[in-house]
Amino acid sequence: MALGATAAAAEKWDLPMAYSGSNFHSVTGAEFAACITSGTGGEIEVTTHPGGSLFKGSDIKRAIQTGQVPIGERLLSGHQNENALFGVDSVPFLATSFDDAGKLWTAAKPALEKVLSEQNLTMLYSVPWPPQGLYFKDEVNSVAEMEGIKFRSYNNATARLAELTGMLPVSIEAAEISQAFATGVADSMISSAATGYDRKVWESLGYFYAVDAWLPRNYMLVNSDVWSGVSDKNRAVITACAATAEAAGLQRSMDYTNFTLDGLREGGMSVEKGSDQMNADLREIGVTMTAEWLEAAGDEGKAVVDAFKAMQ
Ligand code: PCA
Repeated sequence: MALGATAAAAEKWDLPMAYSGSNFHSVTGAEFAACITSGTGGEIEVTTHPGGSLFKGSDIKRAIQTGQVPIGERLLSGHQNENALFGVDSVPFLATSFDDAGKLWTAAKPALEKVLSEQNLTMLYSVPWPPQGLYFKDEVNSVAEMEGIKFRSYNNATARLAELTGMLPVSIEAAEISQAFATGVADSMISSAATGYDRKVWESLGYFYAVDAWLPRNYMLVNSDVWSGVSDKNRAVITACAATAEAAGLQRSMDYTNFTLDGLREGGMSVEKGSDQMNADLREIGVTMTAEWLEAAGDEGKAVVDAFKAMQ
């Protein structure tokens, strides 16, 4: 009888992730998976699939929504065309520090949860990437000098930034960027020091400008039908694992910031704040993009930004 009960209860969850296994989000996700497997006594056994090996980043959200997989991790700002609120974490210069990114997250969470629940998704935890800076092959000191450069984008905001700076956006998943830079498909991007470090971009690119434009987030999402089928006991286990993962992921992101900036330097890159001219130019583009986002996100978006500003 005991044997039968065990066999009936065991459920296997595949958990796709877009970023390399060594990336700190993936490490956090692997711990989260192990926490669920052990906490549920093996009743739910979670296996992570990093590096886009099961679904690439852009397909993960739909795979969870449609039940192809029960759970997965995704950068929601890649889906801003579905709902502007998904891009709240990628509005240039709105929240540029871990502290402010945390406040923005607190302000946006209820609205995001509502949109996600309409899409049959339940959010378990969210972790920010380190601040986003600009990578270039050659030295750049102003937006005018960016004209015509091929720019790797990873979400709507990065593609728009390319347009506004006169660069040529090409959408490429993080898992593919080392090759894209090596073959000249792109010569620049905006991303964290962490991603440049993970992908060893110093093999192709020479300059990192730490302009701290925003801190986008990854979100661990579960299919809501699957979630409502989980027992109360196991749901409590998963919720506790998620809280642990959210705290551990944030700590890793903060620790990784300076560690990977040093790593880029050790790889031979120039790592600077960027010229006053370039920073002023970018701020101007930020004003345009903030206005565009507020327009797209309507009253709900404005309410989130107002709530965030009230916390500052
Ligand atoms: N790395 C991810 C998203 C943000 C970041 O820092 C990427 O470049 O795809």
